[in-house]
Amino acid sequence: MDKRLAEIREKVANGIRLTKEDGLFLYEFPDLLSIGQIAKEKKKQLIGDYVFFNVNCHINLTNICVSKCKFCAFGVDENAPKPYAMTVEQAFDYASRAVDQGITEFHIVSALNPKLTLDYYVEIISRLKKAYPHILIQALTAVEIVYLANISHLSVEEVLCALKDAGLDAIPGGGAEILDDRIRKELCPRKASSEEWLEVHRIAHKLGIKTNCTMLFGHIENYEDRINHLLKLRELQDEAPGFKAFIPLPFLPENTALAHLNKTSVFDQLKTIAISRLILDNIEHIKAFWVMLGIPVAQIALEFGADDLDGTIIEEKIMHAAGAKTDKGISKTSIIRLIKEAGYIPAERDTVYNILQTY
Ligand code: V47
Repeated sequence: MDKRLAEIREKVANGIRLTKEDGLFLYEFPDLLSIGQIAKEKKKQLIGDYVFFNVNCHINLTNICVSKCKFCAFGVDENAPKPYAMTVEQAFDYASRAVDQGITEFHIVSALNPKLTLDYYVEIISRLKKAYPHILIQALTAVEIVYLANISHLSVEEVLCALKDAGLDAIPGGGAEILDDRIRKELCPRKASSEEWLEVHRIAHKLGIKTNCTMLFGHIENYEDRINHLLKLRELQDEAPGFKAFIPLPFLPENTALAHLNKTSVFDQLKTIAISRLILDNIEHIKAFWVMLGIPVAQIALEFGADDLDGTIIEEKIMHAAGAKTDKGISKTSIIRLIKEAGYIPAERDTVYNILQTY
């Protein structure tokens, strides 16, 4: 094995934190399988033989969005051909239809719609919680929370407390993109800054709300931007722990303002999963989000340090607007089979990683 890589392996085995330079070395180093092996060892050290999944339902309350992020094909203008915004009643009915499928989570990510106020979200969350107290609600990305705070003239903490009182259990990891304001200015200038995104998660963690974090990669950023992003997440987790899982999201260019860019390679996707596992030594779970990676790559990612395939979803919309080729949902039986086939123990979890059942 290459001497520098052997040093990194030694550090990982002894629980010594990797540096920015280690991360950059790994990105430049071509031996993907050896990097994957080290990440797999780290995953085994942390999680053993389990691979997690959950039975959930994605709900996107509206696609009307003032943010107009260049990477997004989901958000549209109010005057575009197919804008929608569910009423509270419609949202409740949509969510209720999924309950019979044994879901344990409502995953709610929407858009920056100026007509939807904090009261609207509070009402949906409290109605769902009242009707289905056993189902956890993971809702509103940090970017949506900053937007709601701004249009309601409230602080982020006030918004989070109102949502928590209504029944919010956790916050999804979206909106992080790349936590660098130079890149955000180019990609998504109208939404929360890097520090604002981090601050929402910092406050949520202090209020006892668990959250996830993501990284959108494979657009205009470089390796150093990616490593800096991972280091910012690691630093926040040291300071105010509360991240449960990290989800690397490979950029899908179709129907976006960046449609001229190539899709990231499978090589880059697997390497990013492995490097995330190695750098984020204080975040327990790394998700291979099957919708984005496609099922074959998501299954292989389990050999590169990922320990979670995400959920059954039912009807995914954001990634499919941008050309995701997978089905919009997957059955629980299929997820269990994929995990078993890869040699792991399927562990059905709830939103915050309590194990509900193993198979
Ligand atoms: O922030 C949007 C991404 C995110 C594209 O917490 C795109 O478990 C790739 O929050 N290509 C929202 N990515 C989704 C989100 C999420 C997804 C899965 C799991 C979790 C979790 C949260 O979707 C956005 C953005 O980074 N996104 N458009 C695109 N064209």
